Amino acid sequence: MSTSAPKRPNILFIMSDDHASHAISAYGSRINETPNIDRISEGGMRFDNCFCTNSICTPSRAAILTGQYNHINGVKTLGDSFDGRQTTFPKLLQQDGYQTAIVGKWHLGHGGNADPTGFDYWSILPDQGDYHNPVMIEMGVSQKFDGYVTDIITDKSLDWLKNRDKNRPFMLMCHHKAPHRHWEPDEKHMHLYEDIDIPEPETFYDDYATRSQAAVNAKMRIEDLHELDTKGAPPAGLTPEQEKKWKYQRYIKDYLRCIASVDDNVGRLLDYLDEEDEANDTIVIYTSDQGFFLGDHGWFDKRFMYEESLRMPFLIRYPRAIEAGTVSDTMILNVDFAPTFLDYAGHPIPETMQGHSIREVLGGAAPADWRTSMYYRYWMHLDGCHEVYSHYGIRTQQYKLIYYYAQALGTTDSRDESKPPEWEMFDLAKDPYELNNVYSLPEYEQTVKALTREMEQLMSDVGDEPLH
Ligand SMILES: [Ca+2]
Repeated sequence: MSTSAPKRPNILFIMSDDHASHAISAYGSRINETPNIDRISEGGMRFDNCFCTNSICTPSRAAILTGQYNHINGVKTLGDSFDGRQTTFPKLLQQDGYQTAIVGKWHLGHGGNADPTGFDYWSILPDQGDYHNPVMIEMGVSQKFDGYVTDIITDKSLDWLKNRDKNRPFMLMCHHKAPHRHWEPDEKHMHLYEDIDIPEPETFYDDYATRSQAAVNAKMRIEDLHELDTKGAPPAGLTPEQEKKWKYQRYIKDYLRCIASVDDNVGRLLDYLDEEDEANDTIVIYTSDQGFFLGDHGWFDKRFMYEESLRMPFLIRYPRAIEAGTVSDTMILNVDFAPTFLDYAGHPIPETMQGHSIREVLGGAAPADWRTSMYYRYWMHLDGCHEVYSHYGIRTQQYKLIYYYAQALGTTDSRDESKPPEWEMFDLAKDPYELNNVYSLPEYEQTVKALTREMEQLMSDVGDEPLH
C-alpha cells in the first residue's frame, strides 16, 4: 500500500436544470426510473434536505460559484449578469493546479465580465440554448453542433477528460440544459411512456384555501401551459378537468423523457471513470439548480419557497471518504458547494464565502453547531410571466414561515406601502404538502414570534435586511 499523501480528488460536478428530486428513483420517484443517477447515491450519500437559497436558475448558479447569497454576489434575478471578477471556487482550484472546465449550461450572461472565468476550457450554451443542433460558445467562439444537446454536452465533457493531463486533478462542471422548459426529448426517448398514464401528484387539485394571494395568483398552473409546452393544442371538446389532465400528461412525459437522456449520459461519464480506474479518486455529484413543481399544487415551474421547488437533489459519491448507500437529513445549501470543493482540494475557504463545507457531514456526522434552519429569498416580483410575488422566509426542521412583502414594482428592495403584505406558515410535521397555512391560528402564535425572530437573525447573519 502506498504511504504517500492521498491524492487531491478529482471533482465531477454534474448539474441539470430544473430536475426535481421527486423525479429521481434514488429519492423514491413514483413516476420514473433513473438507474444511472442512482449509481451515485448507491456508491455514496443522498441528501434529503439540500435547499437552494433562491429557487431560480441564474441566481442559484451564482450562489453555487461564489458560495454567497444573491444580495452579496449581485445576481438576484434572471436579468442580472454575473460579474466574473468575483472570487469563485473554479478560479481558486485553477490557481492550485487543478485542470478546470465547464461544458453546457452557464446562464450567467456572456461577453465581457460575464464570460466564464477560472476555467482552462469552457464551452457554454448562449443563455438557455437549444435542445436540437445547439450553438455553443467555445472559449468565446460560437459554433453550431449537430445533434441533441444532452449528448453533445457529454461528448464534449468526455473529450476534455480524455485529453487532460492525467498527472493533475481535474474539476469538470458538466451542466445540462435538460430538463428545462420547453422539454424537448431526443429521438431515442420520444416514445417512452407512450402507452401509460403518469400518476398525478397528491396536491394536483390544490385549491389554495387558507393560503396567500401569491399562491392564488401565480401563473404556473398546469392550465397555463401553452402549445409550445404541450407540443400542440388539446383535443376539442374536453372539460376543463380533462384538459388539465391532458396537459399534465403531455408536460410530464416530455419532462421525464428529457431526464431519461440525462440519465443515460450520466451513465456514460460514470462508465468512463470506471474504465480509467478513476472512480475512487473522483468526487461525483449530481444536483440541479433548484427543484420543480411536477403538477404539485397544480403547478409547473419553481420560484416559490414550497418544498418541491426549494429542495435540490444532491447525490455525492467519493469512495475514499463517503460510505456507500448512506442517507443524510442534514440541512445543506447551494452556498455550501463551493466551500466543500475547496475543503477537499486543500484550499483555504475565503472568509467572504457564506456557506460551509459539508466534509464532516460526508464523513458521517454533522458538526455539533451545524445549522438547523435556513434563510431564503426570491426577488422577481410580478415578472410578467409567472407572476410569483417576491418573498423571503425561513425553513427549520419542522416549520416554514414565508413573508410576501409586496415589493414595489421596479425595485428589488422596497415595499409598496399601498399593498398588504402576506404571511404563510406551515407545520411540516403535520402538513408535509404545505396545504394548510397556520400563520393566524392562536395555537401557533408563540411559534410565529420565535420563527420571525430567528428569520430576522438569519437575514442579519447573511447581510440582508428585513422589510417591515
Ligand atoms: Ca433552473
